[in-house]
Amino acid sequence: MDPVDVVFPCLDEAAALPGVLAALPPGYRAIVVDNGSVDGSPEVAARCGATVVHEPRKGYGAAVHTGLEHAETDVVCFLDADGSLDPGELPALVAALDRTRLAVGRRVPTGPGAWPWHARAGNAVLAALLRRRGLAVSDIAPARAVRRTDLLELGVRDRAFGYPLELLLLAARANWTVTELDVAYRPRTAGTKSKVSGSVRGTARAIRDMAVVLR
Ligand SMILES: Nc1nc2c(ncn2[C@@H]2O[C@H](COP(=O)(O)OP(=O)(O)OP(=O)(O)O)[C@@H](O)[C@H]2O)c(=O)[nH]1
Ligand SMILES: [Mg+2]
Repeated sequence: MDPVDVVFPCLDEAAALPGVLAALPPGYRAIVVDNGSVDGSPEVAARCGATVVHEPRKGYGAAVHTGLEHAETDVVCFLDADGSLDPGELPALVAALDRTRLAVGRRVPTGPGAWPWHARAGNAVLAALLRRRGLAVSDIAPARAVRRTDLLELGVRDRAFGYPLELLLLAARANWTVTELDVAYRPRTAGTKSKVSGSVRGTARAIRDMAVVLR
């Protein structure tokens, strides 16, 4: 099997990284993109064998894009580094690429607490907007597999928290086939802090960034 680079945007995920990186299947190589963590995340990632890249601009999109620029494999995956998603599910997304242009996870919460109501509600509204634009998705997921050159050509420009939504919008516009596969969504690893949608404020910021993309 060809190796697959996996981009992990990372802001203070030192507690979660060892478990996340240990769960990578053989042939899957981690690129941890650090955004000024103050908890030693880059050192932990390096100790666990990951390639560590530093991105000074804050934001999910900045981190993900820089990771993509450092990736070298034909297929690249993207996953959160907080322990909420299982790297063991990536091969199923990669396998789908023989019949689809973009494979994304559809988060299925494993229990209460995995997915706060405000994040879920915001997500559902945005997914409905995407469906109106002809893209049959039910999640704006942080788990995806795609060919590296395809994603570079798509030219996602958002560098903040609108990135996942802009990616899907551009994929729809380019008439890509997009396939959603169920992935388990667990509570983030204990001891790590939510940066995006774990708080009402974080959700509001994510929705604001996504609204910019929709304009
Ligand atoms: N590099 C980088 N990574 C970030 C930034 N903000 C969040 N992340 C990472 O992006 C991923 C998603 O962030 P989370 O805080 O888990 O967001 P969320 O999943 O919406 O919120 P939770 O439900 O609390 O997990 C995690 O791996 C974070 O470490 C950032 O500004 N820069
Ligand atoms: Mg999370």
